[in-house]
Amino acid sequence: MPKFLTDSEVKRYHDDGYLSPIDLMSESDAAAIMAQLEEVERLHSQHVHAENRNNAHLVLSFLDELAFHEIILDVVEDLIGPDYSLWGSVLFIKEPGSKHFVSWHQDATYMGMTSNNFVTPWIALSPSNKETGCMSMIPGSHRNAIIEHDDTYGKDNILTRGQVVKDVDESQAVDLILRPGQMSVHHGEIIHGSQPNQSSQRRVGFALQSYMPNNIDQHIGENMWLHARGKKRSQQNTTFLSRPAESLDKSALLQRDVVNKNFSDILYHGAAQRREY
Ligand SMILES: O=C(O)CCC(=O)C(=O)O
Repeated sequence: MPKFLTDSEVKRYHDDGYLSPIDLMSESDAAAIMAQLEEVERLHSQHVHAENRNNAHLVLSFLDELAFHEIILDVVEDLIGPDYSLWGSVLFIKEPGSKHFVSWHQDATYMGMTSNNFVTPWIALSPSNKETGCMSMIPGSHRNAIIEHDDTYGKDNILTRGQVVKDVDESQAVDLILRPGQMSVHHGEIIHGSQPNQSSQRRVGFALQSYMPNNIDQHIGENMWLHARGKKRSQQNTTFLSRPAESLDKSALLQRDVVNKNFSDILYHGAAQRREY
């Protein structure tokens, strides 16, 4: 029996490649996390922007706690089984009125994994809707394996390479509307993207990208994992990451630098350019 989802929700995830919305916390709890994030942006913006939008859970206690939120861990267990680790996280922030967008893509394309059967919870810390530029999914597209992507390096495209899958039938797209404190989950191979933020408020999403069962290995780059639940991965060729003792702790910052260098080597493997994020 699933721990948090219903049997039909589990089936829907496997059929469609995503599930949304899932109630994770109250709006006021989400606002409290957002306030902590905005405080870090005000005082230490270098630790959460550009390349450091990646893996902020390794240096900020309130995002680390989110990565270990009981509901998230139960949902992930329902979808990929009891033994798994977290590979990374990304803060996807679109400022009010910014042109930033995310082209149609499949996450697993450049993650260098031996299997793509993994799951990403995406947590809304502000309203995520058509106006603010929510994610849209192409249901069932996770069943077609990886499709060729073109690397465009588009200026306003917030994906590393501006990678894009061509010929997507946009009439099939489903918008994932989330209030602050709700989340969606999506499969590593689903085609998805998002439009610019046309509103006067920020759109802030925190993607735990991704939780993966222990039988998935990195075949490009180093195996670096944060154990999340159940049995630990095999020790062989694995660096086990530590949770931050406190926010912006020196050893946590040093560890995150190493992880982000590995992240960049993986995501830009074979790329014609490297960007700042
Ligand atoms: O936040 C967005 O608009 C896109 C996020 C995304 O592509 C992802 O989490 O895989």
